[in-house]
Amino acid sequence: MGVLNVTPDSFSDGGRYLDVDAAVAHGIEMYEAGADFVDVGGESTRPGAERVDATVESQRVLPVIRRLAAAGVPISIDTTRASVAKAALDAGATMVNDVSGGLADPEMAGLVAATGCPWVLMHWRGHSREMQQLAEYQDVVKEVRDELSQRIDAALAAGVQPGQIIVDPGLGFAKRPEHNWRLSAHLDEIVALGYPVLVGASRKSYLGHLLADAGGTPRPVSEREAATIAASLLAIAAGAWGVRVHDVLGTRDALKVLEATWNAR
Ligand code: PMM
Repeated sequence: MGVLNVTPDSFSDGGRYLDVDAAVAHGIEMYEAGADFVDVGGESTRPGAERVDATVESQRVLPVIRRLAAAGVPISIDTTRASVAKAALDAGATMVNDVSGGLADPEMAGLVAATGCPWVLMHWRGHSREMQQLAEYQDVVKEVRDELSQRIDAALAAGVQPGQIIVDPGLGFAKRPEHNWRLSAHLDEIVALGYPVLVGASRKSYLGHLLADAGGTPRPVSEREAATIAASLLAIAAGAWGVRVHDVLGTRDALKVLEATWNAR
């Protein structure tokens, strides 16, 4: 899944794709590089980010989705709002990527049940403004798995079919670096939930901290690609169904190495 943030303030690509032509060109480029989905988002989920209203969010994403859909690009809509998801699906998106796992908007489950589209339920504890205070765990793997299970149960109770559900441990969302590493190390326990697992490690700050220089300054976002590819490859090797990344071509190359190795077993 290739990341396309149509926002001024996302931590990695913020401001680069606010222009519709630039966003569409980048979406097509990621599709041609091998993305199975281009994930279009209009609200930054960067820690500390303030919310934008639904009208602004829709105005950012809809023109891009319409043009990408017309070009035959499979699209997921990265939103926590049912109204934005509905408009995006009407405009040609075919999957909902909800970083709140249905918690932010009580209407989302009903919309997904009615449309029958795939729905990514990500582990989430609160909006970006407050999420770093919510990063408290006794056993992060167990708590993330249990909280995802509750989201799955709520989705099924609302009439969503099991085959529509994809889960995501939500790296970086109400998680400190040690929590992200434990989740990465025990991804098999999330896979054991029995649903396809999506993992988004791409360029996140825990990788920047890992690669900090001798003075402790984190590695800049633009120089975290090799670490991202390693994290994505490890996730797939641990049983993930998909990875959400900024550099589709590099990730595809790495996955081809994995595939060729597996095929030669
Ligand atoms: N991360 C971000 C945004 N959306 N969606 C899913 N399913 N999983 C993620 O890990 C995820 C996401 C934040 O990263 P960005 O600002 O680079 O988009």
